[in-house]
Amino acid sequence: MKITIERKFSVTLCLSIFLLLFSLNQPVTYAAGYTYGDYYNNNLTNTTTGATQGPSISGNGAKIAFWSNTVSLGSNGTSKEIFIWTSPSTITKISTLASGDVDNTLPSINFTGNRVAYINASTNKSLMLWTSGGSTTPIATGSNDINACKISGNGTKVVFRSNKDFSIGGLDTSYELYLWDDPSTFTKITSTTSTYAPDTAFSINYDGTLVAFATKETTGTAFSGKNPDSPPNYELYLWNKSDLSTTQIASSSGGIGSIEPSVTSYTISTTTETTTMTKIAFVSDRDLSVGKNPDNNPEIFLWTYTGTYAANNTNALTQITSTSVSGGACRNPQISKDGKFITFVSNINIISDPKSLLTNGISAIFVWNSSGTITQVNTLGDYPVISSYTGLYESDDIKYGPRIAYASTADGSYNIYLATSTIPVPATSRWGLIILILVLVSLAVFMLKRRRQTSKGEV
Ligand SMILES: [Ca+2]
Ligand SMILES: [Ca+2]
Repeated sequence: MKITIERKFSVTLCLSIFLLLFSLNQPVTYAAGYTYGDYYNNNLTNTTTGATQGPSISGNGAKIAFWSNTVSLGSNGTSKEIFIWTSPSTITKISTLASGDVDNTLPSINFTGNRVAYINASTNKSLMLWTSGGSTTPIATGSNDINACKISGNGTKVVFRSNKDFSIGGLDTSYELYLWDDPSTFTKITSTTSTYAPDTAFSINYDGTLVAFATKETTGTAFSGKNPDSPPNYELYLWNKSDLSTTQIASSSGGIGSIEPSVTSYTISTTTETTTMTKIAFVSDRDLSVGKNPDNNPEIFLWTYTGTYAANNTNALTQITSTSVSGGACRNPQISKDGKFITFVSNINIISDPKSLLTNGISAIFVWNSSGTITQVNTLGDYPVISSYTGLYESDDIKYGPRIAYASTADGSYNIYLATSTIPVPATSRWGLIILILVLVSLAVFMLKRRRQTSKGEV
């Protein structure tokens, strides 16, 4: 009798394990017409006039800030206002032009999507901060100009480019980078001359402790001796808030140099140690390490710092794209917070062999993953921005992969699009639950019968 019950339980358990393995081995399914690695591209704004551009996506991919001058969204048809798209389909205007204002523009959204920094343009320009459910306040204002800004992932810091003074020096007609630290601390990041002001394409990491930027500057404490070629090209630097140091990332001579950095840092923990990884995706038209870009077209590079590489160590450099097509370029890389994905724009058909220019001079968006695979996201797009890798659930059963926001004229006028990868949830979650219930029920039945046997004195 005792053997029979245990056998029943064993048979049920074996059957459950078999079903579990069977379900794990089932092919996953995709939407009609799509296969693994494809991207869904959805027009989020659907405007037919004006311009709707400048997307910035939150870390979980659920919110996108952008600017638009289009009447159908709530602008006046001329001036730009800031909007937020919230998944799945809500669009909210978050800025309001006052009398005398020209535009609200260049939004940058934080990781959770509850803060947006943007620039209010009037006679003067102000750096604005919008907080969800709270107020919209100018955090830097006055005479002169502010013409680029990026908010940290955690929303507590904003790096911006300005020729204002802020009472900390710098009003020398040269644009400099500044860091605003919540609630009201300003730190000057660069000291350059008007000829070699930092480029507008800079980047800040999640907690706002690192700022990556490009400049041609050759003088001063941070840059002296680091850019000896004449005329100087763009060199790439990483500013560290903790010790106010400025580290050169790559060194080169001639051409454009190294530009458009996108920085991230994150920790990797094992049972014995925690390592901080810092990664910068960037563009260079130089042969940064012998043999890597001899034809000197703009390529995407990745710099990886784990605390063991010295500045300018070419061992820290990985070349992400390797192309040699006349007139071909890879530009505007954006790295995800976890460093697993890099998006970029190219006018080359990167994934074909042999490579060639895309037809009609268009630029497409591509995504590189840390396994080295490059996938084409669309056939016409500008300035993609990438979410992180957070496993956001959606009704279309998509779990993994980055979400990429971009502006495109694919449907006529400029609109905001969202590309979502087709890597789906394997069909194991439902089966897993059924099997778990099966195991628990059989275990309960087994225990109950054992108890009855025990009470009857059979054991
Ligand atoms: Ca140089
Ligand atoms: Ca090349």
